[in-house]
Amino acid sequence: MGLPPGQRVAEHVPFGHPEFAVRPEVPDRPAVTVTGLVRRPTQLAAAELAGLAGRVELRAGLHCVTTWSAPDLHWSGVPFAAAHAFLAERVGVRGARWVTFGGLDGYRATLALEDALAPGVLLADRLAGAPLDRDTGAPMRLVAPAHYGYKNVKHVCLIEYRRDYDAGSARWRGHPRGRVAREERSRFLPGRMWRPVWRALLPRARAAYEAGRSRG
Ligand SMILES: Nc1nc2c(c(=O)[nH]1)N[C@H]1C(S)=C(S)[C@@H](COP(=O)(O)O)O[C@H]1N2
Ligand SMILES: [Mo]
Repeated sequence: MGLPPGQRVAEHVPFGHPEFAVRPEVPDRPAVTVTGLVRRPTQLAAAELAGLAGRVELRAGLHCVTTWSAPDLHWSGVPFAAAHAFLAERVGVRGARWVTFGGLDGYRATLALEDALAPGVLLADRLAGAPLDRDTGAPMRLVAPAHYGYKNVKHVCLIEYRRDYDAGSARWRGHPRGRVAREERSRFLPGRMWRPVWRALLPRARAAYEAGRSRG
């Protein structure tokens, strides 16, 4: 399997910005709040989304903007397009062009709605045949393999439909679309110019994340 431009294979271990290096408590009955450009803001059980018809299995890579990739992960879950079709009925989505996903750790990332609805974007609740847990992103995580890891929100508890892009936790570092094939690592400077920067920072980023998690 060819790797996207500027990426190198790495072991798949929990990763993220050190600010979010917590292992959140996952409630027994996790809920997802659906809000923003909707007629009826709603809270529903994560299990209700995970139980929708049309579950799929997906083998895909996870590509972090810091240049590491886990090339072949095996996910299962519900296509976001199916969840969105259900939600469009249930909460009355109107006029949205972007969708923000939020996690139990407070992390947030926004995708173009068009990108989130593409085939191969899942709300996944299983990895390598096992249910997600506190380490891997329970109760469910967004899997959008065509987009950098920072768009793949773990521990999803919020879906917010929006008219405008919101940079969320990546702040100025991110890119509105974050497409891996186009190397949209950041909205500033061409993506390939970030490769050496991220490669240099990666060991410290990993260590800081590890240190944060071992505290919680
Ligand atoms: N809730 C939450 N989701 C998150 C993050 C995070 O810190 N919190 N980090 C993102 C980043 S930058 C990456 S690369 C991937 C890492 O996924 P992993 O922990 O399975 O390696 O999760 C993404 N989703
Ligand atoms: Mo990342």
